[in-house]
Amino acid sequence: MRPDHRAAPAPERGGTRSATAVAHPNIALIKYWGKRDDRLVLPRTDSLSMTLDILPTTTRVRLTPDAEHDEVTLDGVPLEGEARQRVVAFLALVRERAGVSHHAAVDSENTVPTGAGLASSASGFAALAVAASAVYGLGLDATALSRLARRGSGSAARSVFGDFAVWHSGRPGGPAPATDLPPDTEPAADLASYAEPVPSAEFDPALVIAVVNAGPKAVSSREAMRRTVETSPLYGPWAASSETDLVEMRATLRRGDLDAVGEIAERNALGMHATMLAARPAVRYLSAPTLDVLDSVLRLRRDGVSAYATMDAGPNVKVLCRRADADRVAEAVRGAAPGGSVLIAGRGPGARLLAEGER
Ligand code: 2P0
Repeated sequence: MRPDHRAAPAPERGGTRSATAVAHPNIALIKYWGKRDDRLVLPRTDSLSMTLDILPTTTRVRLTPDAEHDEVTLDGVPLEGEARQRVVAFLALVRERAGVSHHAAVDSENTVPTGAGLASSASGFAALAVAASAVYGLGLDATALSRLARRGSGSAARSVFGDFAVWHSGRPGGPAPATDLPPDTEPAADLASYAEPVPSAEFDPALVIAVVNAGPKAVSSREAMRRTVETSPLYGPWAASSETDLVEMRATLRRGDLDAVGEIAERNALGMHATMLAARPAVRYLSAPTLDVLDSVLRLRRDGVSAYATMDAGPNVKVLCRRADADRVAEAVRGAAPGGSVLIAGRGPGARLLAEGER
């Protein structure tokens, strides 16, 4: 039987000297594109994703009471610049909540090509949130871990959970869960925006990932979404249609209707890219090999294979299909983009702490 990935990580107790957590990337079927608050990382729309069973990030956080700074490495190489600053700012937030001033050493092992639109920041900040909150003794449940991960990178809120997860924007007047706090206060806004598992049928979807270019992208997703919100005339209409896409997506997941899931995911992603193309200046992540893969997806459908494309802030294409069709889809995609590589992912688990000695 398929493992149940919906189980939430157990709340941790007390602080420890060091903790290691693992988290997997997620691919949005209904996209997050646009913030309403940059500092709190509050999105303008709800989003919904599938957590993968490949490409995990493993992150160890160690308290270093004698150190004057945090130390951060990624795959053994010290991080510098903005990437380091994002981790340090995240640790500062955790320290502030814990009332502990000790610095930490963070060592992260990423199996995702960093910065290539394969959600490395999602698995990265989900693993960091779980490990850091254990080390600093925050004692958070899964919902609170999701809120915390969000502060590092929006999509990380979803990687706290396995399988399918919805991330509530928590915007006032939106379909957000209620809190007792007045809606215009910062704590209320923070509390209302988190991810949670989405009920789904027992079906077996795969995402065939066509990595057409594993290099870092020219425009960060942070900058690209800011520019889109500020300048694209298509942003508002897409955000509105994304709301109805999400409602329909929930229903199709409950039915396990792969074709309906794929159709909604594909239109939502193409719409998101349309908003970027209409930004001033335009943001275009889609490259010639991207379009070749999209053509191959259309050919697969013409041949009767259920295959649907989604793309994120990069040129790579993820093709949703039945697990039983994944090899055939992978072959078609490989033929369309011979210079790239292809990965096959299924539904994966949520973020969790590793026991000592476990890898
Ligand atoms: C998503 N993406 O829903 C969307 C679709 C890319 C396209 O989440 O600024 O790295 O750290 O909150 O989470 C990429 O954005 O952005 C992303 P920040 P993040 O998966």
